[in-house]
Amino acid sequence: MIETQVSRGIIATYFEKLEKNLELDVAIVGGGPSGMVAAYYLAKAGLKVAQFDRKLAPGGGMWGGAMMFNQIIIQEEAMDIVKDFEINYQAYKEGLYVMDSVESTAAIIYKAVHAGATIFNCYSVEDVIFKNNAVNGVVVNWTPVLRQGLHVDPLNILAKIVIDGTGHDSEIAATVARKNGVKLDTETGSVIGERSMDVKEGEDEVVNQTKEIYPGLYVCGMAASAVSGTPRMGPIFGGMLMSGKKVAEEIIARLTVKP
Ligand code: 48F
Repeated sequence: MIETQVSRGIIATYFEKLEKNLELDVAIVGGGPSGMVAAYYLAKAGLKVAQFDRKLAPGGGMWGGAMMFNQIIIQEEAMDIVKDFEINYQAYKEGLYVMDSVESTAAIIYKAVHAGATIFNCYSVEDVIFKNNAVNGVVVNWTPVLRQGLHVDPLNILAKIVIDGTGHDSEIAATVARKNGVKLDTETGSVIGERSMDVKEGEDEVVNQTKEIYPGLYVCGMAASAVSGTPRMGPIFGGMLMSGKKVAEEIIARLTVKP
């Protein structure tokens, strides 16, 4: 009966997909623009990458542009990335370009998945696997379980590298420091917290601060700004895209064996 086949098809292939992703090269926490861009370049390089976002729709803070005016701004330096994602754009002024935020977000999600990244939406990463003083993977649970406060244990997913792309709260970096009493590679050894708006400094620093902050744990996007105590930058997204590309390039260099 078609009714049974619809259910069976979904259940069988979903669990096959989940099982294939129990051991990863890279686990990305957060499906915002920086994490999505990282997923695309990592998958394109042949690495096994999965992305976990607690929301139903990944895309983070890019869908709504600014104050729900659904346009974003990107500066010249990031336009090669915009072209990789085949997003339509319009030149504005002084090296700035404008794009439709819905098209941009959808394009980044589509290209990441099409390149081979797997997205698990409605998954919250509540902890990491921590062994031998390194981050070795993520601990996941259904978002509705956590929202309802149900006492249900999570599942574990091993990864050679974990990327914290959780945005302003830098949740994974904060959890690693708090639970394990370790020092992160920041000025204070802990999560400093983002500073108030400064577009130029924020855009420069989000890329500069994209790095490994603890063995096995990288940060990108607003999580990199928050961890390092650098300014927010608002609805200009070039820094997010460049941060995602930078973290991917560093990890590709580390995990890919040159012939
Ligand atoms: O915040 P977010 O869009 O990440 P981003 O790549 O981009 C920041 C910009 O959107 C914007 C900005 C740009 O100028 O300032 O804010 O740094 O997306 C972060 C995603 O992570 C998910 C969350 O649902 C969102 O989609 N997320 C956060 N914590 C968790 C998580 C978690 N513990 N587990 C799973 N997903």
